[in-house]
Amino acid sequence: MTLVSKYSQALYQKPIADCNDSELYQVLLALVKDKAQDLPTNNQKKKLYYFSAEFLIGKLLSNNLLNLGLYDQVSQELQAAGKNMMDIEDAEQEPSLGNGGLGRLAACFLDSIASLGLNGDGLGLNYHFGLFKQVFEANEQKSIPDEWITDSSWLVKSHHHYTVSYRDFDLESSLYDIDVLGYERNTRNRLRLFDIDSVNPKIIHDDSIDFDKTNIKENLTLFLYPDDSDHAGELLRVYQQYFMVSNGAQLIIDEALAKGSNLHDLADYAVIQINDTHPALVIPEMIRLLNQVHGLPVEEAVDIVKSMTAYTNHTILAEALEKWPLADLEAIVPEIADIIKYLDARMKENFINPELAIIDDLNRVHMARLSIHYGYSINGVAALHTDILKESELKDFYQAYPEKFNNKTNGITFRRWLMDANPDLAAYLDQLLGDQWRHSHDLSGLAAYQADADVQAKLDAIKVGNKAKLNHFLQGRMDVSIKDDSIIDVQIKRIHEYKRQQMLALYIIHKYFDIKAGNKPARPITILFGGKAANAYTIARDIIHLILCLSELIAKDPEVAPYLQVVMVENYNVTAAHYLIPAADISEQISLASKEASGTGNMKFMVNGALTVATMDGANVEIHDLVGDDNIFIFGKDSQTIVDLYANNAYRASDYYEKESIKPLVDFIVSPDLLALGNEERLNRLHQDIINKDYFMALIDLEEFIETKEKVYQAYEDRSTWMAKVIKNIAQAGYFSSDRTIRDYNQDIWHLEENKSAN
Ligand code: Z57
Repeated sequence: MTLVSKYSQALYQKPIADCNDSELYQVLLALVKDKAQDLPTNNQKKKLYYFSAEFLIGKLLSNNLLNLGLYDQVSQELQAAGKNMMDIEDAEQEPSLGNGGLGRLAACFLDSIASLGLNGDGLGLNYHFGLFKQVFEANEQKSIPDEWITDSSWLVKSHHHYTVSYRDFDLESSLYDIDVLGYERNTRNRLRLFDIDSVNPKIIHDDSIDFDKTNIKENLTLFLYPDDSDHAGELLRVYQQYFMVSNGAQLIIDEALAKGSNLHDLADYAVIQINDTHPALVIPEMIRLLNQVHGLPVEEAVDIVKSMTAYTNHTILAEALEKWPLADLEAIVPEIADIIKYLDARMKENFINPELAIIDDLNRVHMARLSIHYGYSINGVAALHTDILKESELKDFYQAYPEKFNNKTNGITFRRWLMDANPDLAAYLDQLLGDQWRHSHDLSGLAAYQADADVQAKLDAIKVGNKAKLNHFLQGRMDVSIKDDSIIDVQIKRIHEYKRQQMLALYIIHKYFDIKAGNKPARPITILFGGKAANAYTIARDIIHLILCLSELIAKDPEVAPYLQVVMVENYNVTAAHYLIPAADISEQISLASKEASGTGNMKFMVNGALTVATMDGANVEIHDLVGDDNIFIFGKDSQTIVDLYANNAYRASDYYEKESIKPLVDFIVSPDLLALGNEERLNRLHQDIINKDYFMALIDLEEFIETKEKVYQAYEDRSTWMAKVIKNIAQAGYFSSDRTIRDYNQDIWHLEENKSAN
């Protein structure tokens, strides 16, 4: 009997051909879980613990099959029985454990850590409703719970339980594991997610994401990033963060003890990476456990923790740099508050600069500052970002601790974002280059084919095929069709003013006017957006509203619709990205320079053969370095200019708004045409915000953006030159493999030993 039919017989007593797709999903889930259980976990002495509030892992079935080396065998068996993997995968729910780049990075890292044979687990929380599910109603975003946990999830409940003590009560935790399989490795790691059994999904008010924020025993692990715009929400976040790190720290100590540590040597057994500041409370918690539970002197506990904890900064946006009121910590975890006061006082013996204070004069605890003083490494996530940290945002820290600062430019896993998402391109690369690239991720050999007409034509045909798959996906998800022969132009990422979706919306208005005036594009253009706005972020929700109104206006206009289509993909997630990215011709990376720490979508588009329209921000700068001026479309003010404008408070939106080329575009937001489709309050608010504030300077680059976009669409019409650029981009993308990033982390920060016996 074949592999799959053995499982279909065992589970359903019938052959593959007689099972429906959801039964086959169960069959494959059981098969993969069994195969994974057969693999030993990595067990080298020193282990990495990657703490993160988010792990945006996406669907796992095909990725796990791929990493187990079973993908081809299984798809052939299914095909022979008249079934196909794509349909079966539809039955899998995507876990909703992340929001954006930070969480997807954590997932790529886990894949690379396992694939390189390193011993490292992810530690986080098991949010029952994840971030939220986005639905559109009346051209607005509505948020509803995303119920991703079903009987057929990848979670496996373990026997581990810990007690987490708050001032007023204790909580007992449960631990769920998801296996993390490396690519063609015979060992595995784990993603370990803490939870409580008393969590109660029924406390949600009907069809919304509202609930009693004070009911910690029932709400603790319902949502990622519960709304913290009020005090109860802020407290809930602290409850969550402490729960994550207290469980994690107890687990780390248990695992080290089991391997023979005497805790004085804990740093030989464990290294902690703090992903942004959400897990920063692990520092005082680990000190507490070593000192108050295990009896080490407090000085020694501090030194141990300092020697085993490293912090990654992912943003310079003030709103995302967490500062908790000391009073909150005193109310929730008084012992931790005491340790933080002690750490603050200790640090103040050496430094009088108030910019370095952990506890500032408003009695707020700066989590990033805590992490830098009491860790041994701080890294940024792209060269430019790390430079900005050193030279402006964290200048005083860089002066105090130059040796702690280092850069680790982000990466993406080619297993998911090339092999899994774009199997036709992957197979063609095998044909051209041989299949070594599947391990090395070195695609540079492709550059030799830049001018080869056959290669250009084949890559073009693969893109057309991917557009058809995207079309099919969109029909299923939201009942819209796109034109397979159109230019596919994509901006997918969290909705945020600094990412400037509003600037692309203003371009769309320009293009709408232009087409109305009789200037028809050479071929149809499809502009796709995807992304969620935080529920409490009003302007971001207004931007979604504008995009949805424009989409409707254009679709209903027979003069424009044949040439221009705007689609905002509902509930953008990893699954949607699998379809959008391989189909894209144009990658929109248009953040206000200095504000996007790195970006990782930019890298996914590059390796899938889209050309990038970009500001010189984040990792766009490194893409530009790799491909050169001729193979990327750069526009806009550079980061130094922007940093100076902020420093001098010198940007005035009105100076730009008054321009003849800009005013009509902005004013169209409140035109009768759009007001007829939209909500007056939202459109007015956005209009006023852009005119009077425009904090992230959408208008400063708008004229240059419009010129650049026109250039890009023209360039597309020279098919051979365009395809040569595409080839150059794919050939240079190897640098952005997260395997490279993880090797860098390991060499400079973690110092883990590779499991050589296991590949
Ligand atoms: C998040 O997705 C990122 C940073 C944050 O501080 C938070 Br909270 C969430 C993103 C950055 O915005 C991206 O530029 C970066 O590529 C990504 O983290 C991974 O480093």
